[in-house]
Amino acid sequence: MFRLYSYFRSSCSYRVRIMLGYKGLEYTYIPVHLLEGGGQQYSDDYLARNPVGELPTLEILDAQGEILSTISQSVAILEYLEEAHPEPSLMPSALPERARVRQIVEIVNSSIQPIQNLKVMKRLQEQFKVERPVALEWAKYWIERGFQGLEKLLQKTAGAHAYGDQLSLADIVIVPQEFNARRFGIDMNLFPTIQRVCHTANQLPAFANAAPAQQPDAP
Ligand SMILES: N[C@@H](CCC(=O)N[C@@H](CS)C(=O)NCC(=O)O)C(=O)O
Repeated sequence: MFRLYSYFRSSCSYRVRIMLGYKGLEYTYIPVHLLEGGGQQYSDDYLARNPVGELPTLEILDAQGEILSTISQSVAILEYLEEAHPEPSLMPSALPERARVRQIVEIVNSSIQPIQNLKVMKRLQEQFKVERPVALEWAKYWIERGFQGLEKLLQKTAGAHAYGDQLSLADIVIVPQEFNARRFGIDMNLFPTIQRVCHTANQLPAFANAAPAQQPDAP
């Protein structure tokens, strides 16, 4: 049993929602509003679970509902779920291929998402008095720049999915980032391979059910 602290529009929570759905794992959804009251991720209650003040957090529960473990950092959660529930597999078996999937995951996780995160945007506006449209332009720029490299890479690695013909963790992180890209007004026709693999993955129920609009806290 799992409890997931999530926000409908959080791309890192979206990754974990897809993963839980794809593995057929049931979970209780606990909404944490990233904006209300300055952000519920900074409440004492939430910080006790995740001292970094970010979503998502996953609690693993025993049959009595007692917490066995609390994990944050979405990629650590994805890796845990892949190891604990290896079927259906979301990683290739050969070591160099596994590393290539992780390479794609890290492009999104380390080189794109952190620079367009809410706290960066807020800091730009509140501390450095950057106007909101400029802050939005900042996010758009970094996603586009990251996607330029990712598109070139996927042109080499993609088959039906981001890495060959097997669905992998790569697709699980790219789809939520593509959702963010569209939200920031990026023309996804500039990135045909990314667009195609996202379109393919989004046909799967686990991806469709994890979409922001389907979440209980979506307006
Ligand atoms: N590396 C972290 C990043 C987590 C993260 O940035 N979460 C965002 C939502 S996608 C967040 O909680 N932002 C809150 C804030 O910026 O104040 C992960 O993968 O879990």
